[in-house]
Formats: sequence, C-alpha cells, structure tokens
Amino acid sequence: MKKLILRTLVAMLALPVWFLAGATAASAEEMTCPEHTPVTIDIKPGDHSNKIKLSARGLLPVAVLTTQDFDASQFTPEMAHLSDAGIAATMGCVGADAVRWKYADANRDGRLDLIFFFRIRELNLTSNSTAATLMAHGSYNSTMIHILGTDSVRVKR
Ligand SMILES: [Ca+2]
Ligand SMILES: [Ca+2]
Repeated sequence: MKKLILRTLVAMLALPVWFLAGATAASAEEMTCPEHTPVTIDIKPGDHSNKIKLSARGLLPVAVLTTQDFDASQFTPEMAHLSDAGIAATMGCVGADAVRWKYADANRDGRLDLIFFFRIRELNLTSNSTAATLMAHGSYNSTMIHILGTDSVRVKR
C-alpha cells in the first residue's frame, strides 16, 4: 500500500516536469513563474540612464516601487532574481540572486519601496541587453506570490 502511494506521488511529481519539457518556450515561462503579479521597478533608483558597467565591482540596486496596485512594504521576499529581459522571457526564473534587500522610500513619494541588491559581476547581461527583468517570490498579506517587473538598461563592458 505504501509503495502504491509512493508511486502515485512520484508520478504526480514527475508530471509537471514532463509537461514542462514538452511545452513551448512561451508557455514554459508561464509554468516556471506562475501567475506573477506585475510590478513597477526602477533599476538604479533616481538614475534615469540605468547605465550598468559590467566590469564594475559592487552592487546594483533595483527598487520595487509602491503603487496604487502594489504595496511593496507589505511584500516579504524569500528570493529574487535579476535577468536579461530576453533570457527571462524564454527561460523563466533565472539570473543573479539578490544578495540582500531593504525597505526604503526609493522615489521619495513618502511611501516605502523595496530595494533589492544584486552583484554586478553575477548579472547575465551582455552589451546587447536593453532591458532587465526582476522576479521575486515571497509573501504578500500572508499569501505567497511571484512578482515580475522590467526596466530598461544601458550596458557597458
Ligand atoms: Ca533608474
Ligand atoms: Ca516610494
């Protein structure tokens, strides 16, 4: 009996993998990051050029802004990734892991935002990258959600 339950369980767990393997790139993205909540992000808050020098040491700040639809101060992240937007669209949740995050008013509108920090050396951006996508998951009003936002970048080697 135990074996049967185990086999059923294994079959159930294996199913999404099979499904993913057969899926097209577009639906694979939806499968990998299910039901994401769109958010507004600002790469390098306060800097409109969003220039990133890939050879630079240090951290890149990316803010998730509080808007009418999303209160970033109520989101408790568990993990976050930043990826070239083109790669994120085909590969799903990939890219550099956030090394830390903090709550601060990034755009000085009086409402707290959430700022993630990524190691520039770990980014999968190239000199052809024109946009980067932030993906994060965590709890929001005690519900687990995925958030996703994209901002433009200008990459220098
Ligand atoms: Ca910016
Ligand atoms: Ca703010």
